[in-house]
Amino acid sequence: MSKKVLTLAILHNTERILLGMKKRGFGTGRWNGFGGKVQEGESIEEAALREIREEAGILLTSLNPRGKITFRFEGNPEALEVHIFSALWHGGAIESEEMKPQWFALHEIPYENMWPDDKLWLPMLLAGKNVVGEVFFKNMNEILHHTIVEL
Ligand code: 6OG
Repeated sequence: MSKKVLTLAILHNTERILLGMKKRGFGTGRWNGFGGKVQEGESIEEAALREIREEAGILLTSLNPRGKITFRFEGNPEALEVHIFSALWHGGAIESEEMKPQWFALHEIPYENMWPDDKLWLPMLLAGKNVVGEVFFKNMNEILHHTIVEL
């Protein structure tokens, strides 16, 4: 079974979280953290930093590694291994061709317009826990089963 390695970074502070509305590609129309595919020759953290710069115009120099979630879709042999990072952020963000950034209060996270797995692990992450797990999707909107635990 093949796999694709991706990054996903959650920028937040004690009051708010910065999400991006995905304007094109995988997950279009959903709010998400910033991230994408790891390219040849870069480390996973380098890829995460590059994606934050490209998608939100934010220049960071380091990130907190927060775990890993592997996504599978029924009928698709390629797993998505998504490495989760976080960083404390208070500043602005710049809209890119891929993402329209927006701040949300931590008690107003728009889970209904996010990937359905997010409500399973994002509260844990924001509570300071690292996460590891697997999510098996039937389709883009429906999860068949999952295991997500504190790392
Ligand atoms: P590009 O392929 O557009 O990056 N991603 C997911 N994020 C969540 N919350 N749930 C999922 O469940 C996801 N699958 C992929 C990883 C895709 C971006 O979307 C994330 C990347 O940050 C299936 O370059």
